[in-house]
Amino acid sequence: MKTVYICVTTDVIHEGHKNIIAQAKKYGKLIVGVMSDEALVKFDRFPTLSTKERVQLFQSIAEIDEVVVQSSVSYRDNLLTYRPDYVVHGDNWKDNEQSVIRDEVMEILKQWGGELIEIPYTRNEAVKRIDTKMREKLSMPEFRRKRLKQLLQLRPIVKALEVHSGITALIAEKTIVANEGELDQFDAMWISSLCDSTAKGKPDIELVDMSSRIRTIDDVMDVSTKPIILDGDTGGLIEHFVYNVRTLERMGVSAVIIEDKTGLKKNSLFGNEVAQTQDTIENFCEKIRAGKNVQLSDDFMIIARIESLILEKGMEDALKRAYAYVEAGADGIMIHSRKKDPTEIFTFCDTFCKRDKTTPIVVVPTSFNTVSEEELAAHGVNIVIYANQLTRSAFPAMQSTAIDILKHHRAKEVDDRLMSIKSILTLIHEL
Ligand code: SPV
Ligand code: MG
Repeated sequence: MKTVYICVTTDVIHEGHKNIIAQAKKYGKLIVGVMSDEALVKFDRFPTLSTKERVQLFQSIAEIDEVVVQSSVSYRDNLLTYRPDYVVHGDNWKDNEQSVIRDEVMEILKQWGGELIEIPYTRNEAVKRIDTKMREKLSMPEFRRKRLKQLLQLRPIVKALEVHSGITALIAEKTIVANEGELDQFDAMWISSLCDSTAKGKPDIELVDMSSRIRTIDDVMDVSTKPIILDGDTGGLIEHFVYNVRTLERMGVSAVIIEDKTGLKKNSLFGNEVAQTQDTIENFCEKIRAGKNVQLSDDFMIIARIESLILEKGMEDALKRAYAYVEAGADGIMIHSRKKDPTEIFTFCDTFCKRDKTTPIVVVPTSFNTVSEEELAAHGVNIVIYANQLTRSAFPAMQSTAIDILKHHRAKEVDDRLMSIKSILTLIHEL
C-alpha cells in the first residue's frame, strides 16, 4: 500500500480541504500532518484552535488514516519519518513565499522517488467567504487582545513592528519572508508615541492626546489582526490612566507600556540633553496598581518602562525599580537605553532574570541595533520592538521625491522609483 502525506494549517474544514483529502486518499494510506501552533504563527494565520483541537478535528474524518503533528513550517522531519510515496497539495503555493517549502518538498521526495501531486485549489465564493471570515474573526477584540500572551508562549522572542496608520498596519500584517528555507513574519504591532506624533507633524511630548491616539489605533485595527502594544507615554494622571486602561482593553489592545517619567515628557532618545523628570517609585507603583485594579480581563498587560539608564541614574536604580514595579502588578518590564553598546541592557536582563524568571522583558534596540534577536533572547528578552523604522524609511523617500520634482519641474525623473499606479490601486483588497 502506498502512503500519501498532506499538511494542514486550517481551523475550519471547507470544501477545498475536503476535495484535497478525497483526492489524496485515492493514492493510498493517508497521513495528515497538522502544523503546530509554533510553526503556524510564522507561516500563515494565527490559529483560533489549539494544535490539539486541530488534531481532533482531522481525526474525525473517515478518509484519514493517521493524524500527526508537523512541528515546523518545513515538511522535512515528517517526510523523513514517514517517507510517503506522494505529497498532495493545492496548486496555490507555486508563486508566493511558500515556494521555498515546495522546492524543499520536491528535493526531499527525490531521495526515494516520491512524487508531489498538485491539485487545483478550490476558489469559489463559499470557500472565499470562509477564509475571509476566519481572518476577520482574528481582528475581534476577544481574539486580538489575548494573542500577545499566547505569542509569548509560542515564540522564542516576540517581534513587534512600529505602525502609525492603516497602510503601515497592512505592511506589518502581510509581510512574510522566506529565508533559509523558513518563513517568518512580525508577531505584533507597536503604536509609538514618536511615530504617531511625527505622522501628525507634532513633537513627541504627549501633545497628541488619547482621543487622537485612539483614532490611530482604530485605523490600525480596521485593517489588521495582529496584537497591538501601545506606547502609553507616562500614562498621564492616575485618575485618567484608569479610564484609558478600560478603553484600550475594550478595544482589544493587548498591552500598554507606560514610562516612569513625569511632567513634560520628551522622547527618551534625547536622554539628558533635555530636562526630563523621573517619577518616584511610589507614585509610579500607584499608577500601575490603579491600572491593574480596573482591568477586567486576564489578557490585558500593563508593562512598566524604566528610564533609569536613559537618565543615567544607574543600574542599581533600574533594577530596584523593576522589582518594585513587578511587585505593584506590572505584567512586564521594558528597559530602555540609548547606548550603541548593548552591555548595560544585557547586564540588566541577566541580573533581573536571575531573580525573576517569569516576568517578560521588552527592549527597543534603536540605538543598540547591531544586536540580533537570537542574542536578545539568550539574555532573557521576550519582546523586541522595532519602534520607528517604518517612519524613518518612508520619510527620506518622500522627501527626496519632493526635492526632485521641484528640481526637474516635472515628475518623470522620479517615476522609476515609485510604486506603479496599478500596484497602488490593487494594494488594498476590497471586501
Ligand atoms: C516611541 O517609539 O515613541 C518610544 C520608543 O517611546 S523611543 O522613541 O525609543 O523612546
Ligand atoms: Mg514614545
